[in-house]
Amino acid sequence: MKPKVLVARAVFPEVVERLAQYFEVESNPRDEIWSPAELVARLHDKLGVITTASERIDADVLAGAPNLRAACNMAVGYNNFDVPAMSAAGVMATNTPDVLNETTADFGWALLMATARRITESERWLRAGHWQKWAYDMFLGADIHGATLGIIGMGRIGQALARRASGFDMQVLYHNRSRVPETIEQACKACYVGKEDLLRQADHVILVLPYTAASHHTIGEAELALMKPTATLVNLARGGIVDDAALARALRDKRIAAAGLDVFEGEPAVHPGLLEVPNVVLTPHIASASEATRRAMANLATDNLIAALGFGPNAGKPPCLLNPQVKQK
Ligand code: 8YV
Repeated sequence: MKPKVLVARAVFPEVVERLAQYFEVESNPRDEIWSPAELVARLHDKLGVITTASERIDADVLAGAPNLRAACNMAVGYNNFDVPAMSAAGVMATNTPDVLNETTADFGWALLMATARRITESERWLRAGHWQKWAYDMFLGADIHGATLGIIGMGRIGQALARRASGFDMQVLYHNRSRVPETIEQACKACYVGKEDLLRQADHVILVLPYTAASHHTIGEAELALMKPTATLVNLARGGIVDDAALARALRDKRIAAAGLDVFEGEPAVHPGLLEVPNVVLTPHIASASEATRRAMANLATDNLIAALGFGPNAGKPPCLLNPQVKQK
């Protein structure tokens, strides 16, 4: 009898086919959103699960999943996992780093440019039939080239963003929990500064740090007050890193010029204040959504699950194990 695994959300059919070579697979082709109780009911007899950032694996879920040995996130961020609880329960945790770095950095750039140059705002205006004549001051925005970019979170995606800034002759400042090695700073032409200095000096601020209790509301009322009134803010990281209510107020009062947001507190709900202001570009958590990268993420999550449950070329050694200290069941 093959071991049973769950694929919690709809995914490329090839992933389910690959898993079916080793496992009896329960998948979710209609992409229903299960409550935690429904997820637990399905996990009860499963040894492994592929999750997305929307499914929480915590002590309560683990208590109802006695056979679970591996949860493999199809995301680099894993704030939906309580990793200490998983380790205590003997459950391997994996994510999908690296394969999405460049695609996510491309998208960060797209969001920054759309925000600073008011692309979606002007398109909405045009589509609404307002364009009767050209005017010298239509949709004046902020330049990207030659400006100062502030990156908060200098991991692999932050570095990929910084490298792109060279082509725009930007000065790059970064802030991170710890300073990155000098070789990386040189390759990225990026200068380490404190968070407050970065917020005061940057023309454009991009957030790409992981969400943890410590990074909750990294940008709130006080931080927004430090930013230039002409500045733009881009959140590519996770909802909760920005206080969305405070941001909506700052945008409404034009205390900063504009924001580009791919992630939201409590998504898919969006703070109503953000929906009311014109100077924000809103996208539905799609920074990694190129065809090739989403396939690569799905396949890496699959490699992790196959290996975690003792099959394939990496049997017992999933390539992206987050909790190597776990005592395997
Ligand atoms: C995922 C992401 O696609 O990787 C991450 O952390 O935020 C996205 O790339 C999304 O979270 C679904 O799991």
